[in-house]
Amino acid sequence: MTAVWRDVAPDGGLREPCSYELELDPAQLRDLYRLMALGRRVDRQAINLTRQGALGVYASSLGQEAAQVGATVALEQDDWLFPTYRDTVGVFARGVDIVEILALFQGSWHCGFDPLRCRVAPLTTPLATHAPHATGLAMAARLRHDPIVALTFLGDGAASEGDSHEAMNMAAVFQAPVVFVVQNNHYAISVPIDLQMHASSIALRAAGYGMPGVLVDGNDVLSVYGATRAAIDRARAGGGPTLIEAVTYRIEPHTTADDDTRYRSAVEIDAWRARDPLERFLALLRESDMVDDAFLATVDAEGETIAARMRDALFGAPDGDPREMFDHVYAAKTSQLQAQQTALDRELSATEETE
Ligand SMILES: Cc1ncc(C[n+]2csc(CCOP(=O)(O)OP(=O)(O)O)c2C)c(N)n1
Ligand SMILES: [Mg+2]
Repeated sequence: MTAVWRDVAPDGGLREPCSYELELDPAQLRDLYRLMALGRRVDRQAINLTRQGALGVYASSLGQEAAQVGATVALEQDDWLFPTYRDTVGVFARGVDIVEILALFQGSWHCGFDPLRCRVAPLTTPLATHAPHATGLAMAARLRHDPIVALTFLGDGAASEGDSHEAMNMAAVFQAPVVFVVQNNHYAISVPIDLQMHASSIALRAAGYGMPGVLVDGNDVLSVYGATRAAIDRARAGGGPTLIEAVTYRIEPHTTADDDTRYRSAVEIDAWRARDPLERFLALLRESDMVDDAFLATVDAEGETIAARMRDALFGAPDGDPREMFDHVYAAKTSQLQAQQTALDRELSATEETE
């Protein structure tokens, strides 16, 4: 099986595409498919549960499964993942319990899972604030001679934030073992990529930081896996950070609260549906006789079991107390927070009285 990507030359141009043979056995290839297919099922279930009121909002990974799964499975057990709100499927593929991941979308102040145990930082909603955290963790690992690597996902929009620049520059200066995977899904909510950057590729920025840069088809799981694996191996061997741009597309609206008909056409979405990463990988596995109907039925059944567990757990979850949201912002509450909490208390008591 082959991975294909384009490297950024040190002087800033893109090299011709290169092919790399992957050392993945049939069981590993099937597992890649399984994780993508299960990821798609849990993603659909999360959308359904949001419509039914069990989640407050949800940011879908549909169409981005190859980018998220391909990158995540390239990590070793002790490595760290720094995800965004978009990366539910990536975090799921890392092995974190899906119900725990969804705490963010239930509106909990708690991230839902134990970051230290899972080696996954909380899914962050403030854009790119987790990128300097990934660089910092990687710098610390280097100082301690701890052979771990940090991988951080960023969106194309997040890559335009100052925090991304600071994280990448620091990582290059200190040769920190961190891999930046930018999922260029063409939109930052309603803002298309050409309205937020003038260059032809995000990967090209790597030359400016003095780190390797890679442009990869983000809908090709093998290429994403191969490019990420190479970057992780280099980082672990002391070769410093890499910037990977995985070009993909967000098929669903930005979140369940977004109306994407206001800023993009059905024709555009359909063109990307035709490049569906899951169907494409399945076609490749079928061609090489690596999967059969029995295997696909097992994956479907596993997906249904997980989806049922999500439904039971989320509908069975106790309602959160909205008063708690003020409790964990600062060690000592500011006067503004105190005033807001008092106002909310008054409002809630009034509602309770009328019920
Ligand atoms: C610092 C910051 N500014 C603005 C926002 C509001 N916001 C939420 S998502 C988003 C778009 C992000 O786009 P991108 O990074 O491409 O990620 P995608 O949603 O496409 O995965 C914006 C502007 C935010 N969450 N954080
Ligand atoms: Mg985006």
